[in-house]
Amino acid sequence: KDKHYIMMVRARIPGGVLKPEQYLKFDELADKYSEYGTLRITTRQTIQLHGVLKRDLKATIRELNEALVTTLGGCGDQVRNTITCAAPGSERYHEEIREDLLGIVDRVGAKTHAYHEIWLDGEPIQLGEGVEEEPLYGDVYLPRKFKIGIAIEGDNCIDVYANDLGIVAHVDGEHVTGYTILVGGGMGRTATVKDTYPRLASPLGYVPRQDLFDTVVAIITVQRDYGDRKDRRYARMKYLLDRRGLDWFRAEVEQRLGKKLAPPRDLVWHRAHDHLGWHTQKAGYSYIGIYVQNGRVKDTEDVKLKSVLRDIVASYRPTVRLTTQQNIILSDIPNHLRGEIEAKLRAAGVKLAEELSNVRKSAMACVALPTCGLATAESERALPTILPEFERLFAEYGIADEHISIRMTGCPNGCARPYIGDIAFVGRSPGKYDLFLGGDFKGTRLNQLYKQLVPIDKLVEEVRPIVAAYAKERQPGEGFGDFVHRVGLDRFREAQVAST
Ligand code: SRM
Ligand code: SF4
Repeated sequence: KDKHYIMMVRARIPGGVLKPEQYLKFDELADKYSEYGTLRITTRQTIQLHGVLKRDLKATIRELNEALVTTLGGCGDQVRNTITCAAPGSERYHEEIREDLLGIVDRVGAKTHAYHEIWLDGEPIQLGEGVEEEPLYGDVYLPRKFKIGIAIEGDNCIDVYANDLGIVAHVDGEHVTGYTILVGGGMGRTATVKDTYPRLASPLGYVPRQDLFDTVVAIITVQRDYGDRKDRRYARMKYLLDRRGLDWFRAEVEQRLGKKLAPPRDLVWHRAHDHLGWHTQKAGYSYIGIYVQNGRVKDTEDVKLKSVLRDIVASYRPTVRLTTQQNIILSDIPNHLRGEIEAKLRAAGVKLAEELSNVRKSAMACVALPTCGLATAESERALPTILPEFERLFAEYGIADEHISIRMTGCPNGCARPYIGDIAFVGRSPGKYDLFLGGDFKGTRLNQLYKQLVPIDKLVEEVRPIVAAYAKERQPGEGFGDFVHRVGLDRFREAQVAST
């Protein structure tokens, strides 16, 4: 097989919600067309099929379309999969947020039937005929990919600040009262280009529910009209924001909207929930969040995850929800079936949430090798070998109960959102990683570069003295990254110089 003709297919699954038959279609197509026979849940709650042969591409997409899943908007210079908290809820505001998410997807999704987003060896290939008029994108699309995420105030499980456009729902217990709008988030950087950087989205304003769609469109058109179209490295909206300033940006949005934006609300985050384990959904019904290591749904000798998910989904028809932490939730399960489902999972070797360490549950790695053409180091295949070492380290210092996020990527592009993790390893060259520390578990602060080009087998050693200091000196309730941020990384750099 010629490597260049093997492709990756990424679906668009708004909010990560799939009907059971849609999930089963992915499962079937993975067996039929993916060289690896796996499904890959992504950090933006979609599914990727890797290693699809060019000759099978049309069939794969056609069969997905028949199951009412589109790949349109999975990739390309347009609005990507719009994400939100995957946990089902029974309050009216959960429905309202879902309605608004689908409304946004409808308003900002590409309307064409031509599949611009299928790429072959770096070149776009056209699968459909007749490009239609694109009301929002025109014929030039956007300068770059554009990402939207909706969080519910209090729980930043989706990393809302990493999106070009972050939307935070305020609720009064029953209804959505309005949204705080954040703009200019993004993770991507190029290690050797100093003026590329990750950025957290900044608060722009507050809008009542009825103004949401127009505000979203106004923001996207500002980026469409003023974003950098000359150099793709600076084409994300974050650079436009920093070039022109937040006040300029707000004035542009207000002019397009024809009204002033109210000031943003103060945002309070209590947690970044993983939604794993059993939870009550509504009277008589439950949902279960199942941990999927790095989002890879596959069967191994010990763990038959892919088979057992297929069996459970086919037998009990739960709604399937993909999380932005690469895990899977099965919902709408009548309570009396909980025991049966749990027994099936255990028999397949799947570990339930309560059997997993905290660091494992929150750790994420991007795909990287062998399929990602941009990877310079291992990630998804390397994290499983590193995690046990960190589990041991944290246990040794008595901090295994703390929530500490570890994120790994195979290059600086940041697909597993490393720059907001407590601890991050960003691949720079084969076997070597830049070590970042001092983000926070709730994803509200960027971490900082601590060391460059650390060999993979020295990562634990580099972090050990900082873990030791944290275990000894932390304040009550203080997170690992918060501690690092408070005491500063220089202290550890100096300590190391002194000891050499
Ligand atoms: Fe990503 C490119 C995988 C989420 C930032 N990303 C890629 C490509 C398509 C490589 C390529 O262009 O050839 C990777 C495919 C690898 C493979 O073999 O599957 C890839 N990105 C992924 C996924 C699958 C990682 C994962 O482990 O789950 C995620 C798919 C999301 C989805 O379903 O749509 C994924 N990528 C992200 C995120 C996280 C997020 O959006 O919350 C980011 C950081 C946020 C951001 O966009 O700033 C991200 N990916 C990038 C970038 C850097 C963009 C930039 O502004 O510099 C690239 C490269 C590019 O666009 O030029 C990239
Ligand atoms: Fe590939 Fe880099 Fe994204 Fe990892 S972070 S999937 S190596 S582009």
